[in-house]
Amino acid sequence: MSHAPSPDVSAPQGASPAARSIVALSGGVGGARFLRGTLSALRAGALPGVSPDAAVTVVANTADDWWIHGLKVCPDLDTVMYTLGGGIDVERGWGRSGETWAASEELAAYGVGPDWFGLGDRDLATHLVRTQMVEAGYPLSAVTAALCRRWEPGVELLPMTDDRVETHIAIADDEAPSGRRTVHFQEYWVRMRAQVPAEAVVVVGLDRATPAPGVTEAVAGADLVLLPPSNPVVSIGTILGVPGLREALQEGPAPVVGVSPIIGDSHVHGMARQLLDSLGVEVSASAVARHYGSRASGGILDGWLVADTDAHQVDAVRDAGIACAAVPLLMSDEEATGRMAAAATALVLA
Ligand code: FO1
Repeated sequence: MSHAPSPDVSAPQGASPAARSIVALSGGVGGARFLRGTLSALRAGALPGVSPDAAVTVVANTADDWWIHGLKVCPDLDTVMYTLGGGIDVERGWGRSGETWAASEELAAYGVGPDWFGLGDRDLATHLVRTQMVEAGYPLSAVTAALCRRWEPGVELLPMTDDRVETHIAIADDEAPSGRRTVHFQEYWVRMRAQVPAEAVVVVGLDRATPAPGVTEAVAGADLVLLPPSNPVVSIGTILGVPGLREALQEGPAPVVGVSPIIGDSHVHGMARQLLDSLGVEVSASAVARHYGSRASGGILDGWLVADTDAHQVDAVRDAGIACAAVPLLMSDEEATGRMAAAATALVLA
């Protein structure tokens, strides 16, 4: 006996059913800040086409990870976990609130560096727990789930891969026979403040990495995929570089909408300009959209938000086969960020 399909009670008759599962790719500070505003707007029912009880999975970049003092530090996973779990130092955008630096001061007193990477006492506990679990054989995804049992970020937080992947930056060095040397991304960013040109970005281990458990399944089951204004080279770029992930997005059912990390001719914070330069990609909102590519042209984008001050670039993005709108993109507070997220979902869902 055939059963008439039950009416979709969640969406008003005639409207397309509201999105109930969202996947967001994320780097560190910018991505986490965007997610915080997105989640508060989502729960307030302020995201067009998105159900207020939608489930959110965050796939975080792990190529910034590095081993220091024998501890595994995962900056992007921790920044998302602390930001959404309420433990972040809002001013800095990374690390723990109410932080103290006694252990760092003691290390400096022993002359044990690097003295330029701030490891707070509270943050150290996270790295100690993670390192113990990793050295006991737990995969990074299981470690992250365990840490999130304390922080309850309100999303499922997944590393992009459980495999070890590290971003290294090649810089000029006229003492080196090759004229170049590589530094770990953290040194390039934290110690050098990206003040020297990046001659190449080398993501060690990326080509052999596999998506972490749950990542491709989340993409396959998603109703919407969000690309926050994270770094298109060393955050979103590295996540898309995990073999199988780009294909999962291209073949997946969910529209993919992103937010430009570039306003005018530079990033809002971080070092996207230097890294786009190293790839020879023009530093503009429309060039980054073309860099990700439209789904129709074998890329991943269905929609792209540019800043209101870049409204003159909307046509160029649309000509590339990507829906586009120009809206204010400064994440000055949670409400402003929530409005950005609403503009993004309206672009591809409404
Ligand atoms: N960023 C800094 O600018 N200075 C630091 O001393 C620093 C320490 C740090 C420690 C733990 C952690 O999880 C992140 C930390 N960050 C620091 C941020 C980090 O370098 C960047 O947020 C990401 O790697 C890029 O998204």
